[in-house]
Amino acid sequence: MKPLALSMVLSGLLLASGARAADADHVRASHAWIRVLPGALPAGAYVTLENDSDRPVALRGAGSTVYAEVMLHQSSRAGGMSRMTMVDALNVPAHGKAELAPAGYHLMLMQPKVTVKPGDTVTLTLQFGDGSTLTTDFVARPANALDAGDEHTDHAMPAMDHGAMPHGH
Ligand SMILES: [Cu+2]
Repeated sequence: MKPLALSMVLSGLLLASGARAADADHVRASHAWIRVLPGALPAGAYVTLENDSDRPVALRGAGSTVYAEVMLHQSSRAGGMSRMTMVDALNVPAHGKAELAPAGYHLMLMQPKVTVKPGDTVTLTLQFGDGSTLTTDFVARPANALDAGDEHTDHAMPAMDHGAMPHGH
């Protein structure tokens, strides 16, 4: 956690809402990564969220000092076409988890103010429906990455047609 950056974000939220924002200490984030695409294409951000509390929480979006616009999206496939829709919130059940992953939910990062390269770290402030926030470091990975690359998992997908998906997430 970067106290300076967080306090800046919090003061922004305070100004915007008049409500008091708090750290979401009941939510844990892991496997946080970003798939960066060449040029000005938007990047997809993925993370696993675990909710330790007795009540559900809803991810509403995220803020970033690097990307001017962040939106919560869901990818789906229909008739061989990949499409994305904007969603208001992603529910994380009580004592459960939710995954943002390629071909599913993602945070879409648009309009970078600096060039983000694989290996860079980008801090996003995840925003929840109860007003709490969670500042998380996301590692930037190349366009052909399928996961955070921080574990040897058995769910590695076979080489799918990701290369044919123009928006890459
Ligand atoms: Cu998207």
